[in-house]
This record gives sequence, structure tokens and C-alpha cells, in this order.
Amino acid sequence: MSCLFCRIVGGEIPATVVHETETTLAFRDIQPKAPVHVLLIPREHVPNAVDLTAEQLGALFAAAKDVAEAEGVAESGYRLLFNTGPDSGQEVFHAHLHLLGGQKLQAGTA
Ligand code: DGP
Repeated sequence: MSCLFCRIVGGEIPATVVHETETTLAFRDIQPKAPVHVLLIPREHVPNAVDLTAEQLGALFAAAKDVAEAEGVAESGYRLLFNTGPDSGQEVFHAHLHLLGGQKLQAGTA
């Protein structure tokens, strides 16, 4: 299994998991760009955000809402972001939703 995030799902690579459901996993980004930086992924391998089904997208956003509440940023606000393709800076080709918060975020950047 070569996909990094599939290996996290499979427990081969450790991650700090903050939330999980039958279909999604949420864990802390190893290179956080904000005090709260969580990645939310479908357990199933899907290379890009645009390849996600409506059901998978809905599950990721529902999980993001739960994570934001648990992380204490639901009221102060946070950013949800998908990088899609090389020009966006996407490095891991297993769709993942970034949840960033815990500070005032700069407009237009991660
Ligand atoms: P992106 O650039 O959108 O593909 O974001 C990939 C993110 O994944 C990046 O912010 C760093 C994070 N990341 C890379 N490798 C690992 C890892 O092994 N563990 C964790 N927790 N995060 C990782």
C-alpha cells in the first residue's frame, strides 16, 4: 500500500487521531499551519476532492463540524480547504479536507 493516508487509515503509520467514524478519519497535520490544523479524510482511497461522492463530502463536512466543536473553534471560526492538483500545492493524493483555526487566519492563504 503506497498511499500515505491509506497507511494511516490502516494503522501502519501513526497519527494523532482526533475523530473517527465508520467512513472518515480526522488527525492532526504533521506540519501545522495554525494552532488547530486537522486533516479529514475518507477511509476509502479517493485521489482528489473532486472525485468524492456527495455522500463522502457530506460525511467529511459533518465530521469537520464535530472536530471544530471539539477543538473549541466553532465559535471563533475556522477555514475548510481542499487543495486539488499540483498548482494548489497538493502533496498527498488521497483527498483531505484541511481544518485550520485557533488564530486569526490571513485571507487567501492556508
Ligand atoms: P496538501 O498539501 O493539501 O496535500 O496537504 C498534505 C498535508 O499532509 C500537509 O499539510 C502535511 C500533511 N502530512 C504529510 N505527511 C503527513 C504524515 O505522515 N502525517 C500527518 N499527520 N500529516 C502529514
